[in-house]
Amino acid sequence: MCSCIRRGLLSALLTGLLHGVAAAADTPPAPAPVQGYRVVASYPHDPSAFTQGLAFHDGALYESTGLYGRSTLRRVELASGRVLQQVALPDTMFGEGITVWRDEIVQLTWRAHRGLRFDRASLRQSGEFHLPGEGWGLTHDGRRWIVSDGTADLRFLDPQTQREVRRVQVQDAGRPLRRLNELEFIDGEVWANIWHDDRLVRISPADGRVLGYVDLQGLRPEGLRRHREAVLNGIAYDVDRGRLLVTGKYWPWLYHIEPMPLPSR
Ligand SMILES: [Ca+2]
Repeated sequence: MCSCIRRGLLSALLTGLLHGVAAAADTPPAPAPVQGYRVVASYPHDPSAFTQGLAFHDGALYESTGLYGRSTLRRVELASGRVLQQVALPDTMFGEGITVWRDEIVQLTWRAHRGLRFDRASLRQSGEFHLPGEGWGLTHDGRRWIVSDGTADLRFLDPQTQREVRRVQVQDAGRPLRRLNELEFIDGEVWANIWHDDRLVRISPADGRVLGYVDLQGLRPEGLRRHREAVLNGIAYDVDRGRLLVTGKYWPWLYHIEPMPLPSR
C-alpha cells in the first residue's frame, strides 16, 4: 500500500471519528426513566392537614402541617391516622419540612428564616436556628441535613452549625428541575416531591442528577382532583419494614406504595 493511500485511509478514519464525537455531543442526554406504582395499603389521614413534612421513625409517623395560624408538628398513629400529640407553631410561622435527627425532630419554616428543634419523645421545643432563604423540604443522609427551597438546588447543612457546606443543582437531561419540595433520603438517594406535580423524583446526592421518576398519577383522591392546592406532598420511609409512605395536602388517605414498571402501551 502506497503512503498516499495510507494517508487517505487515516484521514477518512479521523474524519469519521470526529463526526462520531460531534454527533455524540449533539445528542441530548436521555431523560431519566419513569416507573409507575401500586398501592399496597391505605391508611386514614387528617383531611384538614396541609401536609408539608412527613417522616417515619421507630414505628412512629411524624407530620408537619403548614399555613399561618394553623401550622403544627404532630405525632400520628399510622394505622388509624389519629393525631397522638401535637404542638402548634406561632401564628407568624408556616411549618415546612421535618426530619428525625437522633433524639430530635427538626422542622423548617417557610419564610421566617428559622428552623425549630423538638425533643422527639415529648415534642417539647429544644432549640432553634437561623435558616437563610426559604425552607421547603428537609431530610438527612446520616451526616448532613439536606434542604430544598423550591428552586432546583439542594443545600447540605452541617447539623452542628447549620452552616451550608455544599449545594447541588438537580438536573434531568442537563436541565434544572425546579420546585423541589418535600424530601426523603432512601437507600443512598434523595427522593423529592415536585410542587404541583404527580411525580416523585429520585436524585443522586453526589451530583444532583435525576436517577428516575415514580409517576403517581391517579393516586390523588377523586374528590380533590380539582382542588388547586391539594397536591401530592409528603414522603416517609419506614426503614425497618421497607415501606414507602406518601400523602398530600388535605388528602383523607396516606398510602403505602411500591414503585412498579409502567404497563407497556
Ligand atoms: Ca420526608
